[in-house]
Amino acid sequence: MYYIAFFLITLILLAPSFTTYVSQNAAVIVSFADGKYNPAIVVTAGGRIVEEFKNMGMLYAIVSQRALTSLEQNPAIEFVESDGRFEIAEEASTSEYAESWALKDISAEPAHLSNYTGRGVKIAVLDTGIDYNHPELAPNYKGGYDFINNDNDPMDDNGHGTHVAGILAAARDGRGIVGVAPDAEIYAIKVSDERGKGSFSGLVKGIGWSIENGIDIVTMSITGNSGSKALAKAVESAYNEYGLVLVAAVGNGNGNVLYPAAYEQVIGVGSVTEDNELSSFSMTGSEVELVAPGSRIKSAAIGGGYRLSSGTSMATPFVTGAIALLFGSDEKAWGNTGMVDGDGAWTNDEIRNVLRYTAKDLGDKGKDDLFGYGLLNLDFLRGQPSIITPSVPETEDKPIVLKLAWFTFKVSLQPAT
Ligand SMILES: [Ca+2]
Ligand SMILES: [Ca+2]
Ligand SMILES: [Ca+2]
Repeated sequence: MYYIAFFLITLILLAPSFTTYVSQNAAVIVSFADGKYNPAIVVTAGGRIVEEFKNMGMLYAIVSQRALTSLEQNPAIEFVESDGRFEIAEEASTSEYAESWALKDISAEPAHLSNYTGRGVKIAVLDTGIDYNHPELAPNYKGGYDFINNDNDPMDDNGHGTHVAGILAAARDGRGIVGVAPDAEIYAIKVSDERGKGSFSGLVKGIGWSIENGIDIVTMSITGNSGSKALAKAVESAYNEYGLVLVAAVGNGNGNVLYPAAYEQVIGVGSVTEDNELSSFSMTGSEVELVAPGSRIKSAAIGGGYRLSSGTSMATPFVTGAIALLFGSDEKAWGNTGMVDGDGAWTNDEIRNVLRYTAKDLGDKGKDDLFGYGLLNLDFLRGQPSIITPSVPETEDKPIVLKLAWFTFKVSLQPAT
């Protein structure tokens, strides 16, 4: 009885203030500029601090619209972000994000605002080369090799590799477009000629180069109708012995997934349209692991401009970029969810587990031959989740709900099959 009474009193006390906050105030995360952490600024502006995240230079507060405006104009404050809905961040976003339906589709911007940008992650783009003079690509281009002409200059003479690289890592510089991993280090490995043709041996050499040069992720928007013993051995070695992450396009046309995507060590990527329907050209089969935007994607063109392209080639670098962001996140945050071992270091298997579990299911329930585990979804990289409280599934087929320690967002999981 006492408890019920207490509960009612609490409700009565809380209700009026709750209403007030909803109508006039906003719950926000305030992030201070480097070394400028100062909660007094928020208090002076009239905000009420709910919780401090001092070690990350941020705090959580309830503020009025007027306080919000004043905070946003304060140079000591890096950003103010509304909790959960991110309306403020979206309004504040540059045209770089507005240029891409695809970045919105996979929730890339909140991840970038939370400082997941792929910094320090090395990615080899096995393709037609990269126009490393393109202003979007020059800042992140770190070198490479040309296995078509056998020299150190992997300049793109086709345009395909440049477009792929732009989706992956175009500079977040307030102009043009922005890549999924705008601070990743990209290496151009030219394995396709000016007509886009290449050989298995070139792909094998490119994978070998990646192993020798400490590459973290190999991305291949390249397909062949059949496998090859040498290629199979190369992907097996890169994945199992050296721990690289391998990503490839499943192919365009009618029919089954092509190689190298069809190898189990390779993450096969299919394509969806702006309506999250399977792109007409996206090939199908059990080897489709994930889908990502691939229809009418704007990215870099050789010579410095931009163009629209479609294909599973375009979908692939979205997944590759997402992997680079994931590398920069805390592996320990996934606790003992069974997806990682919690040793603080990401392995290729752990990366795959997390992407599979966090994908947005499309089409038939669960994994299917059209969409694989579903649409790449970076929603879980909003904020800086420190600890994911594991909920041990009661049964294998019951969705697990992960709760993050900080934000109240939830990640619904589909069990791996
Ligand atoms: Ca840009
Ligand atoms: Ca680990
Ligand atoms: Ca499905």
